[in-house]
Amino acid sequence: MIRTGAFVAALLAGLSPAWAKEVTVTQKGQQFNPRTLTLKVGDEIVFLNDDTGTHNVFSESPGNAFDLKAQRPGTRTNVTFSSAGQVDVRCAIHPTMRLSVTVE
Ligand SMILES: [Cu+2]
Repeated sequence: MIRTGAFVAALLAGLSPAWAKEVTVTQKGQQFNPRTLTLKVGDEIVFLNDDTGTHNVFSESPGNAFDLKAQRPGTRTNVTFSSAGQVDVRCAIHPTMRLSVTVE
């Protein structure tokens, strides 16, 4: 109960709980790397645009929808996955870019 309360408080404060995992996914050569990933609820992905052009990473999956908008080369952006489920991540600029995230 205390742990749950701390978790909610951390989420409300926009902070990562101490036990949350942070995984880097790069965008290079117009591909995500890795392309599949399994996380726990509360974990974060750091999306790093390691490419020469702009990407626009987004997901419309229920519970984990987000849109990073135009992300310039060299930029990193964190996304927290707060609901269990399957998350399909795409790039609005390059339709062939696909990342599949399982949140447990
Ligand atoms: Cu892209």
